[in-house]
Amino acid sequence: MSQSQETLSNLLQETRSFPPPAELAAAANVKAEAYDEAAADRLGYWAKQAERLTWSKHWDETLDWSNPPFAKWFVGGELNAAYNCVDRHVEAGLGAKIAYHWEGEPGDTRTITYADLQREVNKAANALLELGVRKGDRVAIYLPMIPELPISMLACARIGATHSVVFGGFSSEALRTRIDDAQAKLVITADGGYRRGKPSALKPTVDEAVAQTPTIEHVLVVRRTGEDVAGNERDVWWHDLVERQSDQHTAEPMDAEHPLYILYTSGTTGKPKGILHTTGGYLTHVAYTHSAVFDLKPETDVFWCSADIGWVTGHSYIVYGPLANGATSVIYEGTPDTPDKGRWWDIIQKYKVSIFYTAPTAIRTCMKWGDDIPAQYDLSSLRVLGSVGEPINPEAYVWYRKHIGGDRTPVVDTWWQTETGGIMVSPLPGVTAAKPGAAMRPLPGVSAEVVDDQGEPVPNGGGGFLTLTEPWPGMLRTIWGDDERYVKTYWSRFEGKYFAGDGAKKDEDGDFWLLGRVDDVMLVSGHNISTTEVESALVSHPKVAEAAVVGATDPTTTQAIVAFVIPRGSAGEEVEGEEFLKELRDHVAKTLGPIAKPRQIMMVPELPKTRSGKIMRRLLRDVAENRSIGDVTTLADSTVMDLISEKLPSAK
Ligand code: 6R9
Repeated sequence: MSQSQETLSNLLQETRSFPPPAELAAAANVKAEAYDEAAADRLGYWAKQAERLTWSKHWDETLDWSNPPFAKWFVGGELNAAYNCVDRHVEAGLGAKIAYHWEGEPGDTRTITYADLQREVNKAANALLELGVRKGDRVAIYLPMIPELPISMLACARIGATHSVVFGGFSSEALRTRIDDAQAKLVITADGGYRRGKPSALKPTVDEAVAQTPTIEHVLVVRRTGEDVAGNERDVWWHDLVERQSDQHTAEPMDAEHPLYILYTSGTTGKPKGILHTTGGYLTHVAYTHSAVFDLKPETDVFWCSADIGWVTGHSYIVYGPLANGATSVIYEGTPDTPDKGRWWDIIQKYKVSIFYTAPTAIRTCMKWGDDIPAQYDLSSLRVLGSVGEPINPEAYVWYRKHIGGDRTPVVDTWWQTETGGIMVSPLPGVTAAKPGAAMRPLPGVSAEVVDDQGEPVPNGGGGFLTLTEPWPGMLRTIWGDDERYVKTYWSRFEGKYFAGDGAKKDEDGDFWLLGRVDDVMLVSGHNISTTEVESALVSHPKVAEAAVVGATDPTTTQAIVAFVIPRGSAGEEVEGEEFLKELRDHVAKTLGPIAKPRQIMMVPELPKTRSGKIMRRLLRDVAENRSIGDVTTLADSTVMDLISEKLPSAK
């Protein structure tokens, strides 16, 4: 039986659940009635959410879906994203309110009010105009996590230029292909940024990329580290050009469907996809979800999303969502262990962060470092915690809630993608009794279904594929320059439904559990088994910090489960030896059933991860099947695979 003909086996039984704190529930931004309201009139519900924004011209039609899968939201409406994120708050008398507490890795700080942000964005917008950038042009942004990054994005939005932010850790080749695909006219970069206590150069990478790109006219360079940079005719210093500009600029209204940004996702194969987001629908979606999912109270909350702005999580929940809502946020430039492993908790204590949003990989790393580190800080300001990027293992969820959230805060596990623009499936912190490891329900306004191979909804207790069954405002509009690939990748697997590429199950209550990418699902003796569930079982062992599981070809069972495990910091030498491996295998069998027992477990010091923290199982499959290791260019740390290979007698 082929892998796709069977839906996922449903193994993990998790019975814990955490109801919302009474006080939070009573004052929650979104209450249980919202589900009914949105179900009764979905488009009306979204139209109501769009009223959060300030429109220069009201829309005529909420959704035009006459040419699916090409959606138009808020047809005929006009607005400016930068005006909505900045100016309107200043006009409402909130100019002195802090938009960003920025913290540089070396410890330097900047406090940026909404009035400061308005002046900076206006100056940058005038500078872009002086460089000849016009509405409809594309601008590549390759910056570290410094204030000029959101300022540049907003300056583009202000004049109607479409930005394409490229993560600062990407190579010159990755930058070049992205510049070429979008035909960008300008690159905004910096001499470098700080990472792990040292300046890390960016400009040489840009010089290398730009030498081969025909479309770039100028390179605008921010001075951050002060290190020498090679001069080039095309280069313009930010402090020369931007500083002398007028801080006045009138934002021009854009059509609701004007392209706001392109963000490239690499996917598993082929050339990167330029995911296109437009203005009105995207901004509606991120403003709504940022308010609903985190219960944001803009007057009192301090919000911190630890993602890099180079990823969609940073676009939606550091820049556009929080600013559209007039929130106060933290931006941190560096790594969590510089100068020491308490840096994040120090930042939460210092700025009295009340809402914190991070990724499971970071949570598991903190678990590995030990409970005593966060225990040294005052984290009592926290009231809501969020997770995004991968399925969160129940044990990591419970650790996060207990050691960071003081057993007090709800944890919202938010499922979404670059393509969805904003959060789609998540608990609501004032409504949902959340189960550790479950993304729970589609948000009010979102229509999602777990379907079987034929596209039919699975009953409660069943597993299959996550699909989105109705268009939503933050949805991607296309793949930049490739409508056909857009249709083929997302809308062809199941008729009329968006295929997310993720496996999922519905439990007996109908709540959703995400089970990893469909490409990673294992076929063991006729059962489709999720890597996520086996990983979660391993992580639930007290001596395990992290685990990655793959299916390796096996002559008797089609595929066999091979696990790679990182022990917890405190576990010490007990984790060596056959006895411990047997204990772990038995633990999995006891938790999930004998079918899920790994054939082989290997203790490793690290796991291969992408730069946004997702485990690259493809490379581990190469190890498990004794193949030479494939393309490692998207690894955060390319030496990890050597570390793993060294540890393994079988993998040469
Ligand atoms: C926002 C973001 C998207 C993929 C997605 C899924 C995984 C994200 C998740 C999750 C389980 C969650 N993913 N959030 N899986 N539970 N809460 O990460 O966007 O980088 O495009 O990745 O990430 O596999 O399909 P992106």
